[in-house]
Amino acid sequence: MIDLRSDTVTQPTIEMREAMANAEVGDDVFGEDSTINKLEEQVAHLVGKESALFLPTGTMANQVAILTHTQRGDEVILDAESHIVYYEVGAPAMLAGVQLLPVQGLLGRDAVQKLRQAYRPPDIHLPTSRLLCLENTFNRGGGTVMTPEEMKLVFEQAKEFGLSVHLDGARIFNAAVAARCDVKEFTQYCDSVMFSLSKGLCAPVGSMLAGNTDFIARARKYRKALGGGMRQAGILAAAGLVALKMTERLAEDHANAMALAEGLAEIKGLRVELHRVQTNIVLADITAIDTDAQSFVEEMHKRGVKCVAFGPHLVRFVTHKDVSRSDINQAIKVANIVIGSF
Ligand code: TLP
Repeated sequence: MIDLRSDTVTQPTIEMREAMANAEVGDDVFGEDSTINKLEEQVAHLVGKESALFLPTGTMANQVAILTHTQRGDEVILDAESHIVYYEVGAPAMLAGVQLLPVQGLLGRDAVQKLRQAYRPPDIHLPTSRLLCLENTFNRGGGTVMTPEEMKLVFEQAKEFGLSVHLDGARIFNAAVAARCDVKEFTQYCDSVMFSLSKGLCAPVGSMLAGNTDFIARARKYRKALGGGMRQAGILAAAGLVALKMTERLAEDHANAMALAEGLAEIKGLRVELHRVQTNIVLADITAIDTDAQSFVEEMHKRGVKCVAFGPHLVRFVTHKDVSRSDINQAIKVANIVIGSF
């Protein structure tokens, strides 16, 4: 089976399994897990923040960030297609009691303009605009990269409005590899950043949240409140330390994604916006075919390729360590056969 559903499906490497087996551990709630402490220190340094926190998932990291930045009733400005709006189960309302202001196209070209329109000036009737959440790379955008220059402009505008800025950087290393720059080029333009160890970096579990010392101290309490105080979790952090050394390999996933995109774009009936294929995600629009995305996905699956429906007529493919170039060629062949069958 060729699994292109997500980069979350990767198997941990042998080096990770060995590191996990040999990890030195302690009770992390007492701050005594030396492997977690090492991971948190390395990550803080890597992303240019004072402090970092290890969490089980990206969703928990985003929610802890929102809890830490906001008060109940505050408003959070973010793209209408962002992961926090779309895939986090309504958690900001459930947990932090905040109101989301989903803005169509916020993560596009006119980010600053859109932010200006969304911001609420102080007024007794209005919710308080408190937090801007960015997402880089932008998952539902097709893995697109917001450049450091674009982030700088929107960050500066947010600061003028007195907003905090959280970056959902689940795939921020994909952005850095695609832009051929240090990850700090991006993370300098946010107050807090979350990134995943468990996506293209192949760790079995784990996400990191980084920010200043006070922010992370408060975030640590929210993590505990959500049940994320994990005791001897150095066994997981050990894989995370190996994952941090795997950022450069993401270039291979990007090249495979482009090869897949080009192959799919040649199939009559499939539309792929090649300029949006900037990292490891490929979105294919099947509107021209007489079927829906779910049926297309099922037919692909029957023939050995897994992908996901991303909208009524939109299909997502994600490349990662466990798919090779020959798998990509096979996936293109299968898509050709499936399209021919409708
Ligand atoms: N994304 C998953 C699904 O939830 C859609 C995927 O397969 O792409 N931020 C972004 C931008 C993400 O893409 C994801 C996961 C998360 C946050 C949440 O991370 P986890 O799955 O660790 O909670």
